[in-house]
Amino acid sequence: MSQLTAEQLELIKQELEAYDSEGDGDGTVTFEEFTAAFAQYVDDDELQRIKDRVDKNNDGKISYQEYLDSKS
Ligand SMILES: [Ca+2]
Ligand SMILES: [Ca+2]
Repeated sequence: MSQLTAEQLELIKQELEAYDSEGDGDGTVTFEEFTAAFAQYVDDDELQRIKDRVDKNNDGKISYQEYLDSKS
């Protein structure tokens, strides 16, 4: 999936904002916020794999761009 439609981009943005709003709503999603959103669906090992894959610059946060990159 390399070409995303405007509609898909908007959905991705809404997803990320939803994770952020679980936490402090500062516009970035920390790993803690991400964990809070996903812990009921996946186990710790899977969470760690997702984090390693998505958090490219290893700052412990998932930016919109990093999240977007993980989807494309
Ligand atoms: Ca946040
Ligand atoms: Ca990051």
